Amino acid sequence: MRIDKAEVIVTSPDRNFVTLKITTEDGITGLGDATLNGRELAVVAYLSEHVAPLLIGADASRIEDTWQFLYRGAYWRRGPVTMASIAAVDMALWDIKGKAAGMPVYQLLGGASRKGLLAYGHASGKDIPELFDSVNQHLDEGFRAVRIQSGVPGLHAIYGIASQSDDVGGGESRYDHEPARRGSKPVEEDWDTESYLRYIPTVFEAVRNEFGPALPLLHDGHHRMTPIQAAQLGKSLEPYHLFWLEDCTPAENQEALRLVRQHTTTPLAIGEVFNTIWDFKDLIREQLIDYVRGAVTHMGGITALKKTLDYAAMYQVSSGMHGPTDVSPVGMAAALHLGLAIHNFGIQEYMTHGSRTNQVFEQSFAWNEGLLHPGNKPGLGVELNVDEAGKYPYERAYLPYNRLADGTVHDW
Ligand code: KDG
Ligand code: MG
Repeated sequence: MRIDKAEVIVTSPDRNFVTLKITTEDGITGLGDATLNGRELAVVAYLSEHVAPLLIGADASRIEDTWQFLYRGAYWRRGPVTMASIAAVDMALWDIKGKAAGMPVYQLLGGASRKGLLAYGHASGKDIPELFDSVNQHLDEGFRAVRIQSGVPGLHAIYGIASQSDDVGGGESRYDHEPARRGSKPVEEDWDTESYLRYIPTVFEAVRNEFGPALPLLHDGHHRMTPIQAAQLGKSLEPYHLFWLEDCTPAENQEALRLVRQHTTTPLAIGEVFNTIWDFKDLIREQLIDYVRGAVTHMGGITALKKTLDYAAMYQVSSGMHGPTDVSPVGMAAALHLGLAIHNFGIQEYMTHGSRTNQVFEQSFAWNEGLLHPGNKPGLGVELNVDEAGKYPYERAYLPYNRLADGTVHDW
């Protein structure tokens, strides 16, 4: 199983995706997702200039050894560009191993631990009526858990509101929300934490009154609060019994979660911007979080995220893998295989991709009564339609950034 080719394919069907395609000498192909939203070409360069040449002639069956070689052998470790690159190689090798064995990847990881993966969708609205419509639409689509994001009076454009994304423009095909915008400069959004803290509990009260006590509700704070503000929010949301409060503080300040934890029983999720088990280790060991938000694509692949989640299992911390539209269908498939196999699965984020993306990436996952299943095709179950991919060249795009009313840059 020697590697014959390692190609980096960039395509922008609805948004930019970076995919690594590895082909073995006997013609088996494997795909890996290396998409890093807004910094895609940095990963392309890392993969094509520094990683692909090392793969040619290597043994595709040696997944763990290849991971260690790329991680330790680079000397310069960690970071989103490095770890997305390693993730792509790792996913592609698991895909190849599955195809060679004639088995879906989840079977190689120990087999299914459940019928399917509970998934949450992104309900959002500029105001309460629009939010209720969005929740109803998700329930009609079969979702059994929803993330709640709402506009805040006085703020013009904030994270997570689908209808506002339409206003801001970008692409004809509408995502649930797609924060990255095509263009040469990032869009500026506005922010005021005090207005947000005053308003959000009233949103959850309204949603609970309308949809009852049982529907699992999630919320993303998107790194904007100070520790004490996050503690206040967690406490004020306790009556509404959230499934989780996500990224309540900027992720680099891990001690912040100690303070938040002392003040609230609202479950906490963090880590979509983390890259390795080392980012999670102390938070898990000290039981400061309840859910690991790492994505297979940004955590160094199936091999690395499985180790993180196995460690988390010892502390009753569960998975909550990141699944926004910037994780490609290949990265999503990897998450589904891993989530189906591990015991400590919690929930899977699921933002549906646009129709052009679904034509470029031929997928075999199933959606049934709110549960996702990766399907039973050998490998990851995703194939790249190269002709379709070629129709959509890369377009520069950036995530937005935030400024406060006085002009100060704030965490986005
Ligand atoms: O690329 C950034 C997005 O993936 C992120 O803003 C989405 O926070 C996010 C989420 O929870 O899906
Ligand atoms: Mg998030």
